[in-house]
Amino acid sequence: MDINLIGVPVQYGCDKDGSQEGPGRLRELGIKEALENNRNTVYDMGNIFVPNILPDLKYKWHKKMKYLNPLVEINKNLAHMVYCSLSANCFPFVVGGDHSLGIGSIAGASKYFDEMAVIWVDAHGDINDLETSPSGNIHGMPLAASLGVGHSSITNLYYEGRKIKPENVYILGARDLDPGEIRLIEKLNINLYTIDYINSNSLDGAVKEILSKLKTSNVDSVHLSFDIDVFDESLVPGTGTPVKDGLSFDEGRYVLDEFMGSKLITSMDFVELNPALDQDNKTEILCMDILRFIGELL
Ligand code: DIR
Ligand code: MN
Ligand code: MN
Ligand code: MN
Repeated sequence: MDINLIGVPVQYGCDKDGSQEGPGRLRELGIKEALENNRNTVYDMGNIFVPNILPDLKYKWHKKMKYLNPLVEINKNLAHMVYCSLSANCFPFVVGGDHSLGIGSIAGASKYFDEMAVIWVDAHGDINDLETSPSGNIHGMPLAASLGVGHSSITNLYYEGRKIKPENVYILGARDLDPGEIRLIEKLNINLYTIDYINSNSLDGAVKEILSKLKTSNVDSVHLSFDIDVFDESLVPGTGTPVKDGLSFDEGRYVLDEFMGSKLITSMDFVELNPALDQDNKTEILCMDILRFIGELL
């Protein structure tokens, strides 16, 4: 497979210094070779341009949504890079940076495909709008924006209108949802597999159900957005918002094995590594193990 590695060294969406170092650090550790696995060809497309914005300016563009205009510009450029990558029959592999980049990768991929599904593997729903967001951090909004909910500058990014239909959205691993996120998930009837659900049923059952729903729906593509905070907090100190009761390493591998192994996935994000917060390189070592595993599945 031909893979386009696309870095997005951004931290404005999480408003926590360090995640902008993610793509550079993973390159130093050999992400290209990991994804290549002596079988694939990885074209490193470099990083999407991220301007330097002083923290004093975070509310310059909107009184609640932090760094709005810079994030719109970054995501528009990312969207076009993802669209061009798919147009060249490549697999866009987008490395963050924080999860605000999901706005751009979904916009770009959904423009290329007619009916795209999204699997959101994350401790969080990232489905806040500017009213429900407790933080004003845009990395908590990409899924809502992709569904057409939120500020028009992010819902109409790259092209007008919503990018994905609610019935094509699958959230897996959530255990920290804000009240407004739960309301929107219920209102739109989004497919939700929380950690509570997984614990009272099974991870295997949840994953198999997602795959069978995908196969019986009319989707022509699936974007997998993987936030490393889906892992238990003990495994990922080097992420901005770790949450307890997450997936084990083997469970994370299982999820990727099933989804990537299904050959349904057509693009992917890998986000929220924050090298500045890491302890004893634990998180970056885990990331590289996971990335080598992904390389075997691509
Ligand atoms: C919280 C935290 N739900 C927010 N979100 C995320 O700020 O919207 N943390 N995505 O990683
Ligand atoms: Mn996230
Ligand atoms: Mn489309
Ligand atoms: Mn998260």
